[in-house]
Amino acid sequence: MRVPEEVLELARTAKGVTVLTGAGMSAESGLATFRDAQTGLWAQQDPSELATPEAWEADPARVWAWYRWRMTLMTRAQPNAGHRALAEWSEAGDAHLWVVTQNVDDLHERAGSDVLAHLHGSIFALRCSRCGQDADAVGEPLTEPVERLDPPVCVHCGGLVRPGIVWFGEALPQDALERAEAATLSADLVLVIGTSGIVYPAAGLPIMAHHRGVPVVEINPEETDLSDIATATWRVPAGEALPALLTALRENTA
Ligand code: BJW
Ligand code: ZN
Repeated sequence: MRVPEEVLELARTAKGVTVLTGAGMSAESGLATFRDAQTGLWAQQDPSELATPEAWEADPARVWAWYRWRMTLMTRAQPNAGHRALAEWSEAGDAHLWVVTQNVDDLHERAGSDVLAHLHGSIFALRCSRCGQDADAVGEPLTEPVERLDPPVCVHCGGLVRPGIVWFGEALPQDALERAEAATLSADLVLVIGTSGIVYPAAGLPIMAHHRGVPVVEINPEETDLSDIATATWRVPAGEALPALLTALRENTA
């Protein structure tokens, strides 16, 4: 696959690259994106209505069943060629890469990247919804999706255990957001991969870069809310674009 000249030139000359990834990054690992039509048990449910404190308050067993099943799918999934190319670029290239992800899976890490910031937390970092302490009781493994499943109970206070992710209306982890902002300000290229760019404050990071004159490259098969501010857009899946970019960078320096 040919890398657009402008993308290659920006990547080749950048010394610091902030990479902002979203659900599309893990699509080729078989994980549904957030705004894909949901299938199966949750087909009738808008995911943005399940990922809220209100949904949890109203029916924790329904929300826990959804997350417990997604934990299973994320555990089974493997990093794809895009995750691996980012990790290799980071290891081998001249540029420093800061990976900032909105994803709650651990596929970047399993591909070998150090993730600077998990803006929306991690599905595996469980904590008590009442006292806030970390929890490791994940409960019975789920081998198929179920409609409802009682969440585990906190050993300290008896509260319900919830996934360590950020729901709508909840604040992002302050330290992660600060690291992501600092990396965005230090970068001379921001690469936006596989995100619809509609959820804030994450979507504000490339916008901030753009306002400061930092080039933004979007890798996404579809147009997004961030396409207008992108210096260059590359309409291909991440799992094809990133290995091609890595190969082209290597050829360039050979
Ligand atoms: C490919 C591909 C391939 C497919 N290759 N690409 C109005 C204006 C501004 C803000 C707000 C507002 N009203 C409300 C807000 C705030 C709200 C918000 O942004 N709402 C918008 C929807 C309007 N934000 C919040 O509430 C945040 N908190 C906050 O603001 O706190 C304030 C506060 C301060 C102090 C105290 C208290 C509060 C929190 C946001 C949390 C988001 N959480 C979720 C769930 C996480 C857990 C879970 O996974 O269940 O995070 S929602 C969901 O969206 C998830 C994602 O990380 C996030 C972003 O989605 P993403 O990654 O972009 O996925 P998709 O599916 O949308 O897009 C996939 C893309 O991939 C598509 O473009 C495809 O084309 C592409 N793709 N295959 C490359 N192979
Ligand atoms: Zn507790």
